[in-house]
Amino acid sequence: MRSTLPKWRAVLAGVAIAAMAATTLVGSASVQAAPALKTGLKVAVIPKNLGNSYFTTADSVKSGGALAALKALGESGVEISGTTDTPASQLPVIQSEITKGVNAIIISGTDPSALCPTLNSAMAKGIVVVTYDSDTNCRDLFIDQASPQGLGDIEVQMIAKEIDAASPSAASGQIAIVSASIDDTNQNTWIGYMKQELKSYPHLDLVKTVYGNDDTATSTQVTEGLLSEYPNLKGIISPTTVGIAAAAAVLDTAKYRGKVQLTGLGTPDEMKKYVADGTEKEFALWNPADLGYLAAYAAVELASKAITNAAGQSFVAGKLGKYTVGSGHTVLLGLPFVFDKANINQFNF
Ligand code: RAM
Repeated sequence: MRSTLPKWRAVLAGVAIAAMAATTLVGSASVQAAPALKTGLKVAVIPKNLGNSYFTTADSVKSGGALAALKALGESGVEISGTTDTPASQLPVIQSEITKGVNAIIISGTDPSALCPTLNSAMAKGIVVVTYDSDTNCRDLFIDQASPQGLGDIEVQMIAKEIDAASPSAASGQIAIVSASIDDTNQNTWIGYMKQELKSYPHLDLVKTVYGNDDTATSTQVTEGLLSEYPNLKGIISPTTVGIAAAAAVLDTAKYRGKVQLTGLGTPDEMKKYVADGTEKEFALWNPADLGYLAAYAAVELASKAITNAAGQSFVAGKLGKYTVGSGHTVLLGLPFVFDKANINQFNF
């Protein structure tokens, strides 16, 4: 897999501006010697759940994700989580990593608040907590994949274009969302921005949001349910790699292909077949491995006390270069990328 996506397509001026603002370098920091990073740190990488290829890419050594960065820095990293996209599944894992005495936890939150008593107890013990992919209300730093508003906006813009290529602003009909879990912070934030963006598309009617819980069987069932409840449905947005792959498989028949449009966030490997056969025209994502890699560097920087989580602190994340902490103790990875028939075969993740 390529380590970084090629020059991001500047689909949204707002996204580009937000990314540039968040990565503005702090001039004076660049002339000071970088403090040494500790080695031998124990770091737990906790995705929403195991078995989702998006997180395997974000986390694994092979793809160049979080565990690759930790290995390169001389730390001891482990990827561990439960099997379902729920706080009940994640909480015992967090607790057991605290008990094992990890120095840092990197976590994609399945809920903004339900994990907080446990994560707060970790921070009270001096354990660094970095969220990546999906935030919580309790952490030292959040590594955000792309501007949340940019992601909400572009998904609505893509479905409008798929429904009415000649005149997207006039796109009309019923649309629905196939999301992950009802409590996931990231999907709920993006859906909030989608609803705002939909105000610019007065003829698109968002009839329902259903939840597939980042489980393929459940995502398939809820997509089938949508299609039978709304026989005139014109489009589905699925802001989850698991949901979009399941929805694409359901729509990949003569009955639906080209009639019910599909877009959202997907991995190129899972979407290649559906883009090739016309079930889907375009969708977006960032580079998951870069997200994990950046989160690992940030966690080690914090655990080494080389940086704090204050706005303006900057650090070099290996091959990805320099990043600066922005407002809200957040670091922004970059811009989303739009995959389509013309470019999808260049990617392998
Ligand atoms: C799924 C997960 C993840 C999200 C991606 C787009 O893999 O829900 O949190 O960021 O989709």
